[in-house]
Amino acid sequence: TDEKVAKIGLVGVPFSKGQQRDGTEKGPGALRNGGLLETLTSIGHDVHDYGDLPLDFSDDKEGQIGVAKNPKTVGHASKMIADKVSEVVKSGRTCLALGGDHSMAIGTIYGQHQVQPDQVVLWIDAHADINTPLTSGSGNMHGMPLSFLVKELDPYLPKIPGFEFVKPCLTAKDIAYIGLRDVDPGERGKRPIHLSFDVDSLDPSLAPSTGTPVLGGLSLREGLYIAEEVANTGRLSVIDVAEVNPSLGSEQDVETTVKNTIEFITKCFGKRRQGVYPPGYHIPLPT
Ligand code: 5AB
Ligand code: MN
Ligand code: MN
Ligand code: MN
Repeated sequence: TDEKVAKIGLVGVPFSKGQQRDGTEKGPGALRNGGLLETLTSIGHDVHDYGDLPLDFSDDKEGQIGVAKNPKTVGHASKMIADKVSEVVKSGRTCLALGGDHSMAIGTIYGQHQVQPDQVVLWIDAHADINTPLTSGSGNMHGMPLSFLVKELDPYLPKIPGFEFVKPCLTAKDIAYIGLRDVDPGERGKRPIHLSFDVDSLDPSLAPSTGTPVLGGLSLREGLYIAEEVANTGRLSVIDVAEVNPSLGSEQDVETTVKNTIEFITKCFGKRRQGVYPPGYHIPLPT
């Protein structure tokens, strides 16, 4: 048989303080209502739902450093996210973290690092999200997560209240922005993959309900191809699903965004174009 049952640990990250629009805190709910758990279960996976993290903080006004907005709130959330993700990864499950704005990745990557320090990060996004609080034009921390994690940027980072616990844990070459196709022999290995998926990587026609859409994005087939290739490695350990905002766009826009996002997630867990056999499936024989 070709079926691969994944043990998935689902964590809701209802958070929006890394940017200024309300709504990404409703991302986990929209994906749950769209049938994500039922779909993953129906293709044979073992899904344990850890529920949503209690991240309903209000904005913090003090402690602004450079132009970074809500640093204490984002720092506090990052710590809670990191602790939960390391618990899930430690339990041996693939962690599916449903955001939430993309500042969530500070916590998900740092949390995975506590258990799997040899992690590599695949960042699928219209944006690089590696502004420091001093290079950012917007001050929105969802455009900064990688700057806190990359060793090469350490000298450029100001001290930020709330981020005392984060130590840089990646080097620049541990990160690939989309397709990895130039790997030296010495870099080859069986390293666990952290897939950080920002829905704005897809074309806005496919994921309209998101806060920073950019024209000319990935087609659905391009996006799903990446998910299928990643699934084929068998090394997926953590997935972030970031920037779904059900408060933006029409009802139809939200439905399209949720449907395509769920399709991407199920491809990451091995749903094939040629179909899958659920575990123990046999083609029925006439008696
Ligand atoms: B997202 C921008 N680079 O820093 C900034 O959606 C956009 O998580 C960041 O990729 C977009 O504000 C953050 C202009
Ligand atoms: Mn992003
Ligand atoms: Mn983006
Ligand atoms: Mn590391």
